[in-house]
Parts: sequence; structure tokens; C-alpha cells
Amino acid sequence: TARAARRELPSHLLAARAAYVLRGNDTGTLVTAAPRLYPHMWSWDAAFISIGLAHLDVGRAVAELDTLLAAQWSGGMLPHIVFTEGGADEYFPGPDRWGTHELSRQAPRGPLTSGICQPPAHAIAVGRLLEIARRGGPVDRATAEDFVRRSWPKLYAWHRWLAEHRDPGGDGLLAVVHGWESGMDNSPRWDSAYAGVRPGADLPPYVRRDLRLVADAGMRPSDAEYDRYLWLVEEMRRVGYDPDRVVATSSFLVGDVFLTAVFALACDVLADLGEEFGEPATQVTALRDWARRGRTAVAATVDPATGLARDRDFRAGAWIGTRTIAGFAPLLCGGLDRAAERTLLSTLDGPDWCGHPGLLTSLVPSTSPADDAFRPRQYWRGPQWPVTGWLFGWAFARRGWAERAERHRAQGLLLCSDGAFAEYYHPLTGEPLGSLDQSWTAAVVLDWLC
Ligand code: 9WN
Repeated sequence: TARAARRELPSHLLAARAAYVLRGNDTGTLVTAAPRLYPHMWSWDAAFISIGLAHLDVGRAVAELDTLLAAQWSGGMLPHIVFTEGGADEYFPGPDRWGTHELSRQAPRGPLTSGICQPPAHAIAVGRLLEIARRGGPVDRATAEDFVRRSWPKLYAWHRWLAEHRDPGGDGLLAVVHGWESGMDNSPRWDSAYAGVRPGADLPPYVRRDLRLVADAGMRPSDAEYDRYLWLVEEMRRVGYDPDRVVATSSFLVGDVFLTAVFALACDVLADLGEEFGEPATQVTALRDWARRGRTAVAATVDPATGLARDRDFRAGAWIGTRTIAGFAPLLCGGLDRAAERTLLSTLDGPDWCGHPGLLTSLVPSTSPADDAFRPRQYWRGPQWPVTGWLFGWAFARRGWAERAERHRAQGLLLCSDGAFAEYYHPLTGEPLGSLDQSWTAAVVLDWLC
């Protein structure tokens, strides 16, 4: 069987190797998302990475988030990439192609950043970091508590930016203007919306660098997809990354149900922290309100026919009902009535999803193995991602589903027990795919183990 063919490291070696990966990818002020494929800091990666770092060194975990927060745009946006100095030519699109420092007054002049965002998992990370630090000594505790006080206003500004600039429907369903913002770049979720993105003849030429860095180009998005990714960047450049003009003009504008669920969760975590640390009551109330709106909006996307949550293509005025991991967004943040939630949980456990007989482990695959769009080796079109596994497990624990959370943790560890810390895994065989020694994979494994 697939499992018998895999090597499984014992926990102590797995933990040691995870720590080694995080240390190895550490440039001093930031841990790159991966050693070669992603030589910079990514926003939501940094959140998960800081959780892993907290198990090794609370001060270093705090420094990681400080690096990200230092790159915050003046309007509040946390950029999806913070570029490392010197690594500019190693990843495409790099700072020159984005040109944010020349085109936008809101962008920092240094460090250089991309011009879009990613799912707001940061408050969740801060909450977890604080929990971990409080299990340590007084110095760790003070370091983490001081950090919460320092970072809270910045995280609040980030959440406010999302609520103010990314709710085009006015109902709490937050929109993305690029598939990269979802963190699930080439998920079948985005295929129909990308079909409406027509790269202009004046798209400046470019050379991809990612294809040389994976074992097989079929694990990455196609060239046709990349043309669209770059065209959207071009559109944003033309409006100087002004947040409202971007939303008004981007040919891609999609209500992202998964990002909205993460936002709702993160708003509640940030509100909890705000209450504990005596932050302004009006801001705590605003966070609770955004959380409630987010949960309601997520629940309202559910397709009565399938019970799965859907994204919303604002440009086409249509629901997107692909069978992907995002369909389970309501399980993250809650908001469904009991019957609908029970239906969704049994879909999750059923044969089209985690109960599919061919799966090596029962982590949620990025796309249903029973769907025609399922591609088990290709990125967000089928593989299991340890990091989304962590997020579901953490949310299940928060929702009081201890047994489910524990099962998730055990299955995640089984998937990652080969010690490759792959970016994603073949759900049927457990083959490690994409980048190896991926930082956020190492981080979530450490958190699962400690
Ligand atoms: C584009 C860093 C990032 C993750 C994303 C993942 C992938 C980038 C890429 O890598 O995206 O942002 O070049 O493919 O899809 O979730 O944050 O690990």
C-alpha cells in the first residue's frame, strides 16, 4: 500500500527536522516561505511560521510578525509579499514588476512589497503565540504580552482595511482582486472568473522562474494562467494600487468565502485579545460586528442543492459552485443552523471528501477526489496542504469539537511523517509535491507535535 512504501519518522526526529527547516530558512529578520521557490516573506505564511517559531523561541516568533507589520501599507493593508533584500531576482514577479514603491503613496519605500493581500490569519497566529508563550517562563510571557499590546492597533487597522475596502456587496462577503490573494492561486474556484480576464496585447513580457524549481512543471499553474495573473497586476499598476480603484477596475473580483471565514474567526480572536488587554471598546465592538457579518455572509453562500459554501463572482454576477476545500468554510467560522452544519459535516466525512476510499490520510483535499477537476499532483487542484489541515484542526478545537480536532492532528502528522515538509502532498499516495522544506509545513508540524 501507499503507506507501507513511505518512511515514517518518529516524533522526536520529525520535531528536530521541523526546527532545522525553520532555522535553515531564517534570514535573521524573516523566515522565507521556502528555500528556493519562495525566497521572500509571504503574509499568511508568516502567520503560521510564527506559530512554529513560538515553540522554539518566542522572541524570534514575535520578530517574524514585527517584520511583516513593518511592511504594512499606510492604509492598513498587509502586503502578500515582503521582499528580502538581495533576493529580488530569484522570484517572479519581483519588486520591479510590482513597482508599488513608485506607483502608490500608501506602499512602504522599504522594505519593498507586492501590491495585494492574503487571508488574514495573523490574529489567529498572535492568539496561538500568546497561548504557547504562557506555557513558558515569565520572560516568554512578557515578550508575548508586550507584543500583543504593540501589534493590536496594527492588526485592527488591517481588519478595518478589509472591512472598508473589500466588501463590494456590502453584506460582509470579502472580495479578492487576484487569485493570489486567496492563497489558493489556481484552485478550480477561480477558473470561470479567470476566463473573463483577457490579457491585453500590451502585457509586458516576462520569464517565469518557478518552473525550474519544482520536479515537474505539471505541479504548478499553466502559462495561460500566469498570463492572467500578470495581467491583473498590470491593471492594478495602472490605477496606482489605489484600493477602491482596484476594486472598481479589476477584471477579477470575487467574493472569497474561505478568506471571509478566516476573517470572521480572526476578528473574534482579535476582539478577545482586545477585551483582555483593555483596547478601545468601540474597536472591539467593530471587530465583533465584522465577525458576525462575516459568519452570516459565509452561511448565506451555501448552495441548497449541495450544502457547500460558494464563492461569488461579482463581475459575472454568479455563484461559483466548484467542489473545493472552500465549500467547508462555514465549519471554520460557524454561522449555519444545526441541520445545515450536520449535513456539511457528513459531506466532509463522506466518500467524495475525507472518507474517499483512495486517500492515504483524511485531511481535506484542496479539490474533491470525486470531481472531474481533481488533479492529485497539481497545486490547489487536488493535493492536500498541511497548512489548511492545521487551520481546520485549530478551528475544530475552537468550536469545541475536540475529537475531530485530534483526529485531524493525527492525520496531519501521518501525512507529514516522511519529514519532507512538502508544500503539498499527493492525497492518494502521500508523495511530497511542490517545494520541499516549506516553512509553514514545518511550522504546523511543530505545533501539532508540541
Ligand atoms: C503566489 C508562499 C505562497 C503561499 C500561497 C501559495 C503560493 C505564490 C506562488 O505560495 O503562492 O503568492 O508563487 O505560487 O499558493 O498560498 O502563500 O508559500
